[in-house]
Amino acid sequence: MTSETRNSINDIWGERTPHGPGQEWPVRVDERVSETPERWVRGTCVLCSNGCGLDIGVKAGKIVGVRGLATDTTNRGRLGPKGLHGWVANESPDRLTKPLIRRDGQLQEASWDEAMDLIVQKSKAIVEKQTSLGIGFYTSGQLFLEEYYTLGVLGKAGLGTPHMDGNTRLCTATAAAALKVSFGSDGQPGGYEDLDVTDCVLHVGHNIASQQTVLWMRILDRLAGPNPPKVIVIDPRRTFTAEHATVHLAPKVGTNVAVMNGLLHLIIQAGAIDAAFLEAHTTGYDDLKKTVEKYTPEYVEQLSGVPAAELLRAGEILATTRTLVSTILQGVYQSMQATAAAVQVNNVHLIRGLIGKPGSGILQMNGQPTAQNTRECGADGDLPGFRNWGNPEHIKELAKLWNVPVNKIPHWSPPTHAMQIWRYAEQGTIKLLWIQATNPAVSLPELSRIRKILQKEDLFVVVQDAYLTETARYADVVLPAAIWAEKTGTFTNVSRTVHISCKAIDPPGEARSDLDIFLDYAQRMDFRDQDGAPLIKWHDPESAFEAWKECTRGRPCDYTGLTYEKLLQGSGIPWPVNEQHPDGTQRLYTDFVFPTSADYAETYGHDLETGAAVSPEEYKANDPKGKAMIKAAEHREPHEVPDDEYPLWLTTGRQVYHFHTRTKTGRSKALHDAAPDAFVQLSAQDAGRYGIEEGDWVLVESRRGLIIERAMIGNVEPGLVFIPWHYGYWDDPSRPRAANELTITEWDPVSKQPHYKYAAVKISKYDAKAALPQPGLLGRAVDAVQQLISGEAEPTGGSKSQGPQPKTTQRVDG
Ligand SMILES: Nc1nc2c(c(=O)[nH]1)N[C@H]1C(S)=C(S)[C@@H](COP(=O)(O)OP(=O)(O)OC[C@H]3O[C@@H](n4cnc5c(=O)[nH]c(N)nc54)[C@H](O)[C@@H]3O)O[C@H]1N2
Ligand SMILES: Nc1nc2c(c(=O)[nH]1)N[C@H]1C(S)=C(S)[C@@H](COP(=O)(O)OP(=O)(O)OC[C@H]3O[C@@H](n4cnc5c(=O)[nH]c(N)nc54)[C@H](O)[C@@H]3O)O[C@H]1N2
Ligand code: SF4
Ligand SMILES: [Mo]
Repeated sequence: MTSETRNSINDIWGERTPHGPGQEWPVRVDERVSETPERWVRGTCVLCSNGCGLDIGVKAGKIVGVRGLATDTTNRGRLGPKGLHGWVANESPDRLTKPLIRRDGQLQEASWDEAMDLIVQKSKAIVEKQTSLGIGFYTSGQLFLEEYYTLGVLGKAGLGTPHMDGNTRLCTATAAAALKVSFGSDGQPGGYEDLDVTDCVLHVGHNIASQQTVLWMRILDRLAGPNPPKVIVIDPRRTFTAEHATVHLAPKVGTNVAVMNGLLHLIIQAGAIDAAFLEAHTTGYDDLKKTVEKYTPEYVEQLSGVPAAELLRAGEILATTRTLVSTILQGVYQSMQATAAAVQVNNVHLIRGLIGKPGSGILQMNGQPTAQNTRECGADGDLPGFRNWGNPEHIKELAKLWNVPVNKIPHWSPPTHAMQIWRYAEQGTIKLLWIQATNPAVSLPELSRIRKILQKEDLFVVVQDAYLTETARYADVVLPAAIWAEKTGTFTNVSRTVHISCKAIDPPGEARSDLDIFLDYAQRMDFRDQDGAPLIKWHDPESAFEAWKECTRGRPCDYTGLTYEKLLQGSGIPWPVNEQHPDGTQRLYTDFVFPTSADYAETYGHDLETGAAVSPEEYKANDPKGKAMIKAAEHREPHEVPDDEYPLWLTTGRQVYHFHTRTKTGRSKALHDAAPDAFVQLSAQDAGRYGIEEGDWVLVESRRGLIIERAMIGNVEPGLVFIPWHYGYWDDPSRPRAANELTITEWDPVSKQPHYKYAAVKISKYDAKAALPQPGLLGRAVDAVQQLISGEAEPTGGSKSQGPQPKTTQRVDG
């Protein structure tokens, strides 16, 4: 007897609860249960970066539903389609319940002792022979803070390997980089509350309506209330978000810097700069002014295809609005000149002085629920507590805290970024790659290459996941993980708000929490501090949290005033939380002092175009001492552009009903049925040109691979095709369909985030009986795909009638 307060599949955002500027966002509690719960346990949704508070309904040791937390400032009771439906994946019968070890080529069940001893034996042998540089960790944006911190410490102070990063490199490395470039440190200047009062919202490369549905409800409610904000959307597709725009700019992919420079130029030309603010609180304005001078609306139109008149309309709004909230996401971070473009959005706020004030803030967005914590805790290419690897004093602080010699902590060069970790694995210098909570065999670019790396004889692959993913199928050891609702931990959303999510049920079989796995590894490796005591001095989530608090003392992400008890009191709390701010901090930089001083900053910065690091001496010579830094950039053309052979642009992205590689959402029948398969979205003009009709099979080829998808026509610029990248092979190996077969191995020079948002492709109508032109591109993992290539099978994936039909509830961007 399923009962739900609303049907979030048909009505994604639910009923409006309008609110005017300054009024508190009204409560609306969304709930969906399959049975009446016996008890409710405090949780937080992990299916995007919004961090919606909820209660988990439990009956007879099983999850039977969720309801939004009315008192949580993040969502005031609301939940979106993934939040209301995703939990059923916990109960899926195909969860991993025992460790697996590859024996005679097959993954076979093993005991925890066998699996962990094997990993420890391999680790020790590698350290012995080639030092800890032979070991790499590729983690996630989906573990908990306590887990990342433990991983960070065991990797950095136990093993001492610089090769630690996560899928956050694919996700929000650019958010961190852009915040560091402009403000000296990671940490979003604004908060969600700014949306409640703002006069204008700017979404750049961010389809917020689909990707943070509850945050979009907050904006929709403002749009339905008195004095609604203006909305500017910059996205090449007419997305759900763009449908509500006051002005929608649809640039060619990869031209964000040109468009942003054009907008900066218009603001300056209108005389709308805040000269007093610029003088008192920033450096670098003159250079920006000079750089953007030539980006006239006509020039920007040439570069980006955005009509001059449209750019003028957007420029006028940005020059006159009294307050502004900007959100930036993958259309910037995964596109050409990612950091340079994201920084230009910061510059709009800086030149207008629209920062650190109610209604004005920047949300360099996160995507994954816990990506902020991977960055904070140093489980990626950062040091814990936003410390600067180039600053010897910062390394000393960590060495003292962990009681290890300074030189144990790798800091002789920047931490290795994920794309480089994979390169080292490919070259053979990394011998053990430990992958947690991420599915690179579907999510990394150029999948044929990734499959080859994972299959290398001299690479020992450990995969820690809840399901036998496409990646786990290549592992030498698979560790079954407990997931959300089966373990306790904390994490931080885009608004810097820390939430707790509690254990509500036991994990299936022998599955263990990632924290317990890391603690077990540290113990078996016998990592010690310099006095011979165990390096890791905590034993459960709460004691790990307490240890982490000490690591943040005095840093921008100060957690010292938080406790589990405080987090259980009804709402998440935004950091910094300390003696000075016991109830947290809604908005950073209200005093216009930025964390840029040389002794405090998280980085000495980079050249925006080349990525070259600024030396400590150079930085200190021009110490910004608390001023924000304005950095300019010229437009550069993307690295791969359409040509005669591959005449179309490809861009990839998401749909509202699925999360990533669908390991959770694909196991919810309701979400699966709402978006059952991949498709290729193309304009009516291109469809006509290639003789393709709605629902036809289309062969899409790039220089790196090929896939076959059903055609979906409309809502995209001519010359561009869009493919959702959610669909891999675990539930349908019948045809090559993962978008990342096509994408390129290129990354941003500053943030090192890969460029998923553009590639050159060709398309043709696909006759299921025809032989494929480039056999052998797909890996062994997908036997059935091989059969398809050899002509033994036909692609399935739904008949034409149940294929990707444009319904009101599932549209191409949905
Ligand atoms: N439903 C759902 N929600 C999610 C997720 C999910 O998988 N499903 N994942 C979460 C995660 S981890 C992330 S990172 C976020 C991602 O959230 P978004 O960034 O909003 O999602 P995407 O669809 O990847 O990309 C956003 C838009 O960028 C546009 N775009 C492509 N190229 C360009 C360009 O060159 N310039 C500009 N201006 N725009 C461009 C695309 O048309 C697309 O609409 O979503 C989070 N929320
Ligand atoms: N073409 C293209 N590719 C992209 C993108 C794009 O826009 N276009 N976006 C990129 C972005 S922004 C992102 S974030 C990545 C995401 O890419 P992935 O990280 O590969 O995607 P997920 O499917 O979320 O994989 C997470 C895995 O963690 C497992 N898991 C969940 N919870 C836990 C847990 O608590 N413990 C453990 N051990 N495992 C757990 C899940 O079962 C799942 O297998 O993809 C990137 N790839
Ligand atoms: S907006 Fe994000 S965090 Fe909130 S319910 Fe939806 S998926 Fe979960
Ligand atoms: Mo992401």
